[in-house]
Amino acid sequence: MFWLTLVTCFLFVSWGTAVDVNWYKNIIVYQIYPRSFKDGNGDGIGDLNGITSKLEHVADIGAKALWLSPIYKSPQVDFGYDISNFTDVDPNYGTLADFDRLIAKARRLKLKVIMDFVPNHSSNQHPWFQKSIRKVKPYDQYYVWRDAKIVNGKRQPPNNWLSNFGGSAWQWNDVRKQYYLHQFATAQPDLNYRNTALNQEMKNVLTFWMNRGVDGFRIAAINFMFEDAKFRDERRSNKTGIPKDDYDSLVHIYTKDQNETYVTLKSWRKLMDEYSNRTKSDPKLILTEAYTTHDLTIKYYNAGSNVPFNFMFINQLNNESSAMDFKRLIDKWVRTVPKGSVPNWVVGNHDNHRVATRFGRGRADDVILMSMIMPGISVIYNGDEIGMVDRKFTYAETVDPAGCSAGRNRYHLKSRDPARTPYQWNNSTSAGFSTKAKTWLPVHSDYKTLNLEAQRDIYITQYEKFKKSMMVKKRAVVAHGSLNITLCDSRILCVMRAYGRDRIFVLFGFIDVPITIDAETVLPFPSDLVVHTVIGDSELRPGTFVLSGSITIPASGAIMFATPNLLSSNDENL
Ligand SMILES: *[C@@H]1O[C@H](CO)[C@@H](O)[C@H](O)[C@H]1NC(C)=O
Ligand SMILES: *[C@@H]1O[C@H](CO)[C@@H](O)[C@H](O)[C@H]1NC(C)=O
Ligand SMILES: *[C@@H]1O[C@H](CO)[C@@H](O)[C@H](O)[C@H]1NC(C)=O
Ligand SMILES: *[C@@H]1O[C@H](CO)[C@@H](O)[C@H](O)[C@H]1NC(C)=O
Ligand SMILES: *[C@@H]1O[C@H](CO)[C@@H](O)[C@H](O)[C@H]1NC(C)=O
Ligand SMILES: *[C@@H]1O[C@H](CO)[C@@H](O)[C@H](O)[C@H]1NC(C)=O
Ligand SMILES: *[C@@H]1O[C@H](CO)[C@@H](O)[C@H](O)[C@H]1NC(C)=O
Ligand SMILES: *[C@@H]1O[C@H](CO)[C@@H](O)[C@H](O)[C@H]1NC(C)=O
Ligand SMILES: CC(=O)N[C@H]1CO[C@H](CO)[C@@H](O)[C@@H]1O
Repeated sequence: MFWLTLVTCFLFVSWGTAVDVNWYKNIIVYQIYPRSFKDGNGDGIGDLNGITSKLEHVADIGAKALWLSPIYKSPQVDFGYDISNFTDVDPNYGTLADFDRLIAKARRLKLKVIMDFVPNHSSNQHPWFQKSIRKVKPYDQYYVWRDAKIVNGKRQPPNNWLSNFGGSAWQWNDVRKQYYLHQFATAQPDLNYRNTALNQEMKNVLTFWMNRGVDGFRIAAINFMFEDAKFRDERRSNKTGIPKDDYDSLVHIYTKDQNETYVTLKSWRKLMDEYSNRTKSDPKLILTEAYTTHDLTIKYYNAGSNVPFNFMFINQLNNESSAMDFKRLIDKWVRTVPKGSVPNWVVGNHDNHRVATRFGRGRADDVILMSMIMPGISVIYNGDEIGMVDRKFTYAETVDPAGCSAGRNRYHLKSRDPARTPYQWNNSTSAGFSTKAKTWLPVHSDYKTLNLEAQRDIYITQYEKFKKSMMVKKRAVVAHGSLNITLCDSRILCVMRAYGRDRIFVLFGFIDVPITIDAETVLPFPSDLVVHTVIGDSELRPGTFVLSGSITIPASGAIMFATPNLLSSNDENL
């Protein structure tokens, strides 16, 4: 009895104080798009209480952290990316007390919570902007204001910069008699990071959320934070077939990727490190979003980002890429990550077509599997685990400002609505997302068959395969093992991970018909590997040895072999 007490006591003490500095190095981060995850109050819009009620699902998919897209107070012109109060929750999503309950439940489930942080602008409804218009100090300098250029007696914007949503990036304000900069919607004036008071203000925002228990931040479009201090015109790109005022018609050398961005990020890293040191808590995670070059992305590691998003699966690879394309890009990423940092693999997000739409269903599962067996962090967008696909929208149904402002003929190229439809929980009203039949975006019509409930406990479903590959992600062989990527032939990518006696060996087929190969020529011998997971139609059953003879890789599919100790307990039921 005495000893038992002692042991319990010791465990308690070490739990309370141990800081895990490596907690994020080999995990799944699960992105939740709050408007579309789960509606807790029946108004057709997802909310915090809805998310809290479904946190068990986040734990079930094996994620260590959930990242919430913005829940800040916002007029919702850009669905939460236009913030009118950085330290409050939007009534659509609930209250700060609801947020606290979400954090408390996440703690119980040992989940970390990451907030979106949207630094490039505020809403024009924000009190700071309202005061800035009236030149109230210190707010007068919180935004980027410039005088008009007068050409032939007519008022013109200060330079040729364009908004991401099309048209000039400058908007005239008749009260202040100046233009303000908005790299996104007119209702989203850019914040001025060259102003010290504004800088401190944003640090206070980070501290506010850390005090509420947040474990890190995903910093949105960080490379838009600064613009050229001299406000020089950008030159025209040579792309053809693009309207003159479309964002893509300029080369963005003065409005993106400015050096000061990295300096500001470093100051945030320092703030967060001081915070976790002082409170003896696990280090805070910083994830940064920048659609930019490889080198400028890698540079964010040195400025303090743990996860400079690697978008290769989104913007460099697609369903027509070859095995060699995958090998080249993956090798390059792994090779260029600085020592002590880890790679990351973004499978999908709320700004792009769903992975199952970009790659087709089979190959999407290959991509998810790849993200799991690679070292580092796998970033999964809600719904990818069950294979949700884009829904087609008419122009009239479109609500995303990026789509609406592109107009009737081009909205489908820009709108992000197709990837943002409600999560498909089951086959009842609104896919179990809401009790209301009319939801803020329509539910995809395939929900009757494609939903989480229908995929539970049937081992051939996307979800069960996802869970099996997730279990491998948690193993030491994936966290610490060596990595060897080869082309077994021009159509087959072979990935080997090895750690001690543990082995994972995956054959990915890059052709839309089955490929039959001789086991002895591809499997590493002597082999003690068994079939672990199969993507695509196959006779192969998990747990079987394949030592010789032929192996057939399903069309656009994959076979993962592993040492038998890596089979999850689930396999015993098969
Ligand atoms: C933001 O909201 C909080 C909580 O409701 C409030 O205390 C604070 O004054 C607001 N901040 C601004 C700048 O309006
Ligand atoms: C467009 O510019 C790029 C480099 O900026 C160049 O490689 C390419 O050849 C140009 N294309 C055309 C059609 O001029
Ligand atoms: C930005 O920094 C890089 C090196 O870090 C330097 O080569 C470049 O000239 C700098 N650019 C500007 C505009 O200062
Ligand atoms: C936090 O603590 C670590 C380990 O003690 C130390 O290396 C680091 O310099 C500290 N960082 C800050 C910003 O205080
Ligand atoms: C790839 O996807 C595109 C667009 O979805 C489709 O048109 C094309 O046929 C697909 N190609 C292959 C090889 O699956
Ligand atoms: C469908 O899912 C919702 C949310 O999880 C739940 O409230 C509802 O009871 C489910 N319906 C059925 C028929 O299982
Ligand atoms: C709805 O889902 C349940 C559980 O997955 C299933 O038993 C039932 O047959 C489904 N109903 C319809 C109409 O598809
Ligand atoms: C990677 O695997 C290939 C094929 O099995 C082998 O020839 C090569 O030596 C391996 N490379 C390393 C670094 O282990
Ligand atoms: C850095 C930043 O806040 N970027 C955001 C700028 O605005 C657009 C549109 O609202 C968002 O999509 C970016 O994430």
